[in-house]
Amino acid sequence: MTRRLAQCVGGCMVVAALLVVGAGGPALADYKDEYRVSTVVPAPFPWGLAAERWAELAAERTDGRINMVIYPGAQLVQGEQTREFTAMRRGVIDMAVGSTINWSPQIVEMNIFSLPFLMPDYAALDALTQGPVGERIFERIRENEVVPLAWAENGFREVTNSKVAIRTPADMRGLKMRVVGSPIYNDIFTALGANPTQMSWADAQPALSTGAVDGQENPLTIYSVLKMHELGQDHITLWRYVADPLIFAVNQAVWDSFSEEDRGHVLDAALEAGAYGIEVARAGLTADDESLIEEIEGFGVTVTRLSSDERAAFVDATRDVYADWRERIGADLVDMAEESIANR
Ligand code: X2X
Repeated sequence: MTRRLAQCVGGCMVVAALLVVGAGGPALADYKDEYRVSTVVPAPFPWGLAAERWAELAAERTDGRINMVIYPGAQLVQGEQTREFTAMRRGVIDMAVGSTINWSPQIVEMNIFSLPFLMPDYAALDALTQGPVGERIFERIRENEVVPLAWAENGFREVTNSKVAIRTPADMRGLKMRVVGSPIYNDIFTALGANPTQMSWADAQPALSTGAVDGQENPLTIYSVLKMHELGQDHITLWRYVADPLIFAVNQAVWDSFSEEDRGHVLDAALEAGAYGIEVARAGLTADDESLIEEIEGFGVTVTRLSSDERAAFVDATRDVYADWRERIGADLVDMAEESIANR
C-alpha cells in the first residue's frame, strides 16, 4: 500500500513536471498557418463584418499566432450552407460564423428561432440568446465536438417579392418563394398559401435576378447590400416573423490545440466581434432609428407595415406549424423560450 502510494506520488510528480514544462500550452509549431472560417455572406453584410472583426482581433491579440482567413459563400462546402456545421464538426472547416437556420438540420433545437412569430422584437431575441435557451443550444453544440463562443446576428427576416404588397396571408397565394434550408420554412410558406422552393443562397441570387422566383425572405441588411430593389423585389412587408442569430464556433480539436492563453484571446475576440456584429445588424432597423427602412423606401420600394390585427392573421395562419414544430424542437425548450420572452 505504502509502496503503491509512493509510486503514485512519483508518477504524479513526473506528470506535474511535464505540465510545468508544457505550461505555455501546445507548441506554436502545432498551430496551422491558416484557420479557415466559413460564412455565408462576406463584408459589407453585417455577418461578414462580424467575422472579419473576429479574425482581426484574434490576430492582434495572439500576435499573429492565430491567422483566421474567411471563406464566404459557404465555399468550403461548395455553397451548401446546410452542410457547414457537419463540416466543422469533422474538421473540414476549422471555424465558422454560422446562422442557426443553416445549422438546424443537424441541431433541431436551433429551429426555435424559426418558430413563426415567437419573437416580437429584439428584446425577445436577446432573451433567448442570452438566457437559458441560448445556454441549452450551446450545450447541444458542445455535444457535437464543436465549441460555441459567442452570438451575433443576421436579423429579423422580412418578406419581399416582385408582385404584390403583402398585407394578408391571402396576398401570398401562389407566390413562388425562395426559402432557406430548414424544412420548417417550407411548412410556414405552404401554410400561408405560397409556393416555397428551398434553395441555397448561392442559387437564390440568380433565381431572384432572372425572376425564377417571385420573392424571398431575409433581413433588410441583406436586401440593401444586395440591392434587391434592382432585382425587382419592390415590395417588402415588415412582419418580423423570425430572426436568425449567428454563432461563432470552433472545431473541438482545433480549439484543444490552442494554448489556454490563446483560447482566451479567441473567445474575447468573438465576444467583442459579436457585440459589434449585433450593432451593425440592427443599425437603422430599430424603433428609434428606421433610417435603413427609409433609405430603401427612397428607392421607390413599397414597405408595408402591419397593424397588430393584420399581423395576428399571419400568426393564426401558421399556428399549426408552430404546434407541430414545438414538438419536434422539444416542448420543454419552447416553454422555456416563451417564458424568457414573457419576462424580458
Ligand atoms: O441563405 C440565406 O437566406 C441567408 C444568407 O440568410 C442564410 O444563410 C440563412
